[in-house]
Amino acid sequence: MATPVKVTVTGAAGQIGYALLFRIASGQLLGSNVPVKLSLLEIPQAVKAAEGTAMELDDCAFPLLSGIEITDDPNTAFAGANVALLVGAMPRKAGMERGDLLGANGGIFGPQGKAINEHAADDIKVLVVGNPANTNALIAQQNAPDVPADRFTAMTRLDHNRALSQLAAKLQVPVTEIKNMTIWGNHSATQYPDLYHAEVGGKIAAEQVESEWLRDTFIPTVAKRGAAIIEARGASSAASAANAAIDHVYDWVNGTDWTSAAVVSDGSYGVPEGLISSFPVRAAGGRFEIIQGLEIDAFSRDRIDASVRELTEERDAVASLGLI
Ligand code: NAX
Repeated sequence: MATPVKVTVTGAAGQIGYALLFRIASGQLLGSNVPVKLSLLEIPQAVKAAEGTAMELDDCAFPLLSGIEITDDPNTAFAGANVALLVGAMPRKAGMERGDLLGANGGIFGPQGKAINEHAADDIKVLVVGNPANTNALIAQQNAPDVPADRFTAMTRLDHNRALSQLAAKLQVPVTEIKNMTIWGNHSATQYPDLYHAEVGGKIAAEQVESEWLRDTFIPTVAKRGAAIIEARGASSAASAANAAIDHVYDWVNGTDWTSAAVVSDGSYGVPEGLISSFPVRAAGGRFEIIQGLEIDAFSRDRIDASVRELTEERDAVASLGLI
């Protein structure tokens, strides 16, 4: 059997972790012929719950799962890691200001970035899911100066998948007929799901829907879907978030022509260099590359700028807290 790939999952005892781990162990993250070794990182109070999940993983007798390690020490969890899914984060509590939230998460993602820098494998790929995902990814990346910056990404694939599903329902087409969907900016309510480059049946999607629907229904429905799920389910998205994390890493490793991912900006499309912002990307040879040369109309420009402005403010806030 090939050498197993070490996949580290933080927040492993949480609800996304519960939906994610079984899919990784079954081969859906990396491919059905790639053995994996799981490392579960939790805070001390949740290690026992992670042990329970590990017992269930054992009980699945997954042929590709070569071992499970459970720890509350980031240095152990990231030692030799090839893929890291940073899911555990500090949730916003009632009355918490944005600065408090960013500061609390800096206390998690700074040390995790350092541990990745010192202990991860040379080919480490990092996906940050825990919110605020883009800025948490920036904190981890800035604390890992020896790791190439493009190995740090944040997840907007759930937003991308939500956009596909909303558009497919509107036009009554299978999701497979939609090409070139893009989420721009921050994984937050300011994100911009773009129908001016998406195509359905070879024609631009924005030309096949009413502009009022695009502006007043589609964009807010995609951007606020997380809140709608909480309202309906009494808990935040978990299985769909896990599914999106699987899609993100699978495509990163195995290649894709077009998807959305938050990656370190090289200045493309006027997004300041260094911000971790969502772009249209392709993947080849284990690397994401921002798709270049798209024309951006005035409506899209305003939306992208608003979301990027929010990311810039978040970056300035964590910089002033000394987190990056
Ligand atoms: P849960 O509260 O169920 O689980 C989080 C887990 O993380 C807990 O078990 C907790 O003990 C653990 N944890 C906290 N601090 C940790 C640390 N320092 N090291 C290791 N583990 C730690 O949350 P869940 O529903 O699983 O969501 C996890 C994160 O994903 C949240 O931040 C959430 O906001 C975010 N999401 C991001 C999405 C995205 O599209 N980027 C969508 C879904 C989700 O809302």
